[in-house]
Amino acid sequence: MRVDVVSIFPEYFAPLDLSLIGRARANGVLHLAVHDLRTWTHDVHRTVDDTPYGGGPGMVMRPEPWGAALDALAPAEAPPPRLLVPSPAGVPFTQAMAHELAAESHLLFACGRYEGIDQRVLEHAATRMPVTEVSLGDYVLFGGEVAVLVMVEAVTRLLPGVLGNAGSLDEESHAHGLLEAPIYTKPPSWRGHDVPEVLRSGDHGRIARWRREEGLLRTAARRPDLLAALPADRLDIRDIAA
Ligand code: 6GU
Repeated sequence: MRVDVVSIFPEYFAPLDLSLIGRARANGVLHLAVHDLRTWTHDVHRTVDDTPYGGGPGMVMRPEPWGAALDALAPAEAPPPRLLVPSPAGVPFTQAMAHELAAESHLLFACGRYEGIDQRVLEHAATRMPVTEVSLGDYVLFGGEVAVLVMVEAVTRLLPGVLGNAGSLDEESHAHGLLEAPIYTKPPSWRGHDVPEVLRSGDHGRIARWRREEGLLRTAARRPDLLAALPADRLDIRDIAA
């Protein structure tokens, strides 16, 4: 997979050299390039922002540097990438979207700062490539950089060969629309708190039922919205009896 990121703060992306993502880059599973938006400015001050039309606080990113950046990174003669623009006004980023993005061959992330990017950049880009404004959740960040770190990690860990143990993709929270059950390791007793007996029983059927039930209880307590959204065929009679 190829991933391009455009930002006025390329230094934000230094952690993408580390750990499993760093290894995926070194192995050639992931071709990730970070670009400084100011590369595509032409004035002495390397200006990227200006005041908003219609008034209001803050600054807006001007369209010209973005237009030039997208022309360079998504040239008309190449297959178009999918453009992702982090924004608190975007559609929610979910595990389902992470899977969808992991199936793409080229992602292009455009990190806005200040109040955001002039909307015409997205309108124009949409004539050339699919464009999605995505939000991590209902809170506001200074810019898209941290959100892109999150999304790149959520997507690239789904790529074949990136995760050491691909089995953990199946077990994890959100894999089946539910939260994961609590987990434990050694020692069996610690500061008066014991590992649940069932997990030490060696009875794999009982363990699987316990995990399912704990996952359901957690989901009901913490994320009733997920439980309500679960298709009926994802619950079975044993869940309801539990
Ligand atoms: Cl994706 N970007 C910004 N700037 N703020 C956010 C966000 C994204 N998701 C939640 N808040």
